[in-house]
Amino acid sequence: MTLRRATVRPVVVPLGRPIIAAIGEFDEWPLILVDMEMTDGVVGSSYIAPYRAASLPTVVAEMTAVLDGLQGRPVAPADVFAATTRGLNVIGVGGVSKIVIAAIDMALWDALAKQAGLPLARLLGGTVGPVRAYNSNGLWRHEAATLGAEAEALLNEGGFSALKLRLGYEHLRDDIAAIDAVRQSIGADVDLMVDFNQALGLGDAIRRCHELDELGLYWFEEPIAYDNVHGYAELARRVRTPLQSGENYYGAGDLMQSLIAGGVHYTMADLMRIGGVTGWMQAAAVAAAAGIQFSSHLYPEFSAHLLRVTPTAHWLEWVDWAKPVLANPLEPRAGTVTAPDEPGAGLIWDERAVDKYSV
Ligand code: SMN
Ligand code: MG
Repeated sequence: MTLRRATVRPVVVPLGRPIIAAIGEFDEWPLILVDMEMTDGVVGSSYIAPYRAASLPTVVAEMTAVLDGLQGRPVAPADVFAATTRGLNVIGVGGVSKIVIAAIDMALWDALAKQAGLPLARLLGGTVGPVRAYNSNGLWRHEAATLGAEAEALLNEGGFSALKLRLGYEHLRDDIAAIDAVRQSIGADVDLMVDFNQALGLGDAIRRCHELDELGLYWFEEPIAYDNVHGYAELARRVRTPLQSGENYYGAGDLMQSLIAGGVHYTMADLMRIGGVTGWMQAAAVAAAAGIQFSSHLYPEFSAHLLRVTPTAHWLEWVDWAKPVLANPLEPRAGTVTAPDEPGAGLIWDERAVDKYSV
């Protein structure tokens, strides 16, 4: 069985709650849907979400070019991961290259699991079952007055007992007001993660995280630039709340560097940046060897399988942003998400919606 043809379709879907974060504001969410049809008729599917609608043509063009070079290749994700990484090394293997490799890798793993007649979690040696999730569908940087009601709604959208709040407002007092508004609404027992989206410089982060350290927050996510590994190590020596980082790591090597520097207590992987299923497995092995708990970033459909075979599995980040184009969206229950017990990763496109949102 080899690759017969591939389609790459960009869409832009509406977001239920627009994203307002330190990394940008997004009303809509661009997705690139990948389908790889094999000679036995099996189709492997994946999507990536490259944040910027304006970048869609660039990513689609590169992805199409790489896929053209894979015609006739067997369904062997590890081989293809190695070959595409080698092939793109000449222009650099982070950024666009890595997200192209990731999308292809995920579609190939989906095809392999379908050919084996197994859900992805089982193909990888695990079982299908619930993974613990926090609701990340909201709590963007709004007026504090709106956050309490939104937090309550988010808890009720799947029986959650953990939420993530975005911080990094201009002033410390605004971060505190946002935390207070959410806490008053959800009570003391709900786990509250906070995410600064790299908003702060190291000195400001030391000051601000120190001020927020006594508020019982679950983790401080990306207070400073993700690649300031020595800054994280410095911050880690000065705060008690665990530091979380990883969504911007372009592969297991980035995680390794952060761990060597001693700057992260928790990590997470974004399937688009870490390098798909193959990249996730490499990073999960590094985290396991270091004893670092490992969460997912976005991509709940594939992550719900992968966290079942991740030795230090921690939290799934629940977002429903691909729902507009999915015929069988996941439904969180009792604060958990369970992948479908069917061959593959379980993505099925709603073709009418794909047409509607195609760009
Ligand atoms: C995030 C993800 C996607 C868009 C904006 C912000 C955030 C997260 O860093 O961790 O969910
Ligand atoms: Mg984040």
